[in-house]
Amino acid sequence: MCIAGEFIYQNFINQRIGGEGVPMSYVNDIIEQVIKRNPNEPEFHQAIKEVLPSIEPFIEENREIKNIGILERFVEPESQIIFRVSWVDDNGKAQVNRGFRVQFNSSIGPYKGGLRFHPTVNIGIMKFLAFEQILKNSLTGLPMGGAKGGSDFDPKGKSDGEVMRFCQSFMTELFRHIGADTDVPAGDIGVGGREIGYLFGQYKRLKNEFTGVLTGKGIEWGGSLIRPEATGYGATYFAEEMLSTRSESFQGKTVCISGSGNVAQYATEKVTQLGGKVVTSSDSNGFIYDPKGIDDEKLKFIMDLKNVKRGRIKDYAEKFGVEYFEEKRPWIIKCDIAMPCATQNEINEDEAKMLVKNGCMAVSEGANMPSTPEAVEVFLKEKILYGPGKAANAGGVATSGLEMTQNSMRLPWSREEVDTRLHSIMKNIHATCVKYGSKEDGFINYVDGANIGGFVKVANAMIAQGVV
Ligand code: NDP
Ligand code: 2IT
Repeated sequence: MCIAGEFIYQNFINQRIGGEGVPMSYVNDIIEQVIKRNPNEPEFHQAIKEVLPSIEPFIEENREIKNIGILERFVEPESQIIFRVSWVDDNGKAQVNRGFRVQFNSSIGPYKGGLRFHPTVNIGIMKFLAFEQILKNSLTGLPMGGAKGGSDFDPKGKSDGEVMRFCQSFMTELFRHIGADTDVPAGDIGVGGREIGYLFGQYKRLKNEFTGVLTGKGIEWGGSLIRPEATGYGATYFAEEMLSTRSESFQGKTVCISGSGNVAQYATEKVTQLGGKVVTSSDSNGFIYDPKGIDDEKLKFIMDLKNVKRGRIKDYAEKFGVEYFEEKRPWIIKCDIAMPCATQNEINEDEAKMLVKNGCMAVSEGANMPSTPEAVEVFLKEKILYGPGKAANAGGVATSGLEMTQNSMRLPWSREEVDTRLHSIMKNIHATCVKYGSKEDGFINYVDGANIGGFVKVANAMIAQGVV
């Protein structure tokens, strides 16, 4: 039953390079089982359907992998926790939300992944995000398993006191399932520095322990410099690497960015530093188009608007006298590079075609699964540079990994040290994608590259650890 990892890897690569057709049946069976066993979870099905065909040759080539059920186990979370979160609002009324933690795969390290607070959160969304996280974390080269959690709680319009009481109630159940060596949550949509603070405070109170149980902590109490910037910076570094394969750079390029939260803000900052011009910013109500570019001053306004006042992006249009497109997404604006940094399925087929038609040469995904399968098909068919989220946005969790390292050492690193490590991790992830995703004609399929590059290590660890 024990198969040497290198042997499997070599066969696998031979097959990829040979490019021979392989029977689809086993993978199709697994996809069908996933759909049957997890009904009404379209985002989870979408993620599975995107990943499994990429890794199929690895599976087909190695019968024993089938015998030990690698794929069956790979698509089934190790544990799914769903719990009630009761809290009292400012009017003294009891409110009830649902809390989740999906601990998907721990073969290469403790579970790791963010928490999302958004009204659309459900178990299917949690599973898709946790599944993607397994491969993303593997790509970082750091020892982290895959997980995701969150709640259908909507922080919009809530007071700080309400957010605090919600977080305390959420952690009062979650604390028994996590730990610095078990499962280390962090932020995602709707969970930033404020929420991590309240969650950490409650964990510490319940456990009487000050440990690195969460990442994204404040800098005075165990956080890492550059963690807030890391996802946006990382997605920009990844785009820079992709551009360099075609002797291009950000210098003088027009860039469309969606979202105006954590990832979008720091992607805007880094793109501008590298000589690009970011012309859009958005939220769930619409987007602004600033043809002169969102410079550092204007970005400061967005940061204050979103992080402090918690207002709407429409205010930017009023403040700077630019156009606002209600209920629209930025992809109708002509650009050289697109960076979706808001949410899943925010670029559809028509929008992908529009981007390509307008001359877009690269898409680097700051968000998780922001392009629909049809949109991805357009990007691959047109052979533009397309960096899927699990590779392009891995800088966030990678820097969370660096925060864990600093917590274990009880020694903080400087800004430069963390940024240098982040930059080098993003370059390594790009190199991994090139290694596993290069085709005979020289085209780099980053979807295959990221899926295969992430999977090989996890599969080898699962083989080594037996059927558990
Ligand atoms: P934030 O909560 O800071 O910002 C989210 C932004 O996206 C807001 O502008 C929000 O608008 C917009 N948005 C959210 N949901 C929707 C929606 N359904 N339709 C349109 N716009 C929407 O989250 P982050 O910046 O942290 O996360 C953005 C993306 O990046 C997510 O996909 C996340 O999973 C991914 N990601 C985040 C990482 C991190 O470290 N934070 C790491 C890797 C990936 P509004 O204010 O109106 O809700
Ligand atoms: O999707 C993601 O990678 C994140 N939200 C960050 C996870 C983390 O543990 O830092």
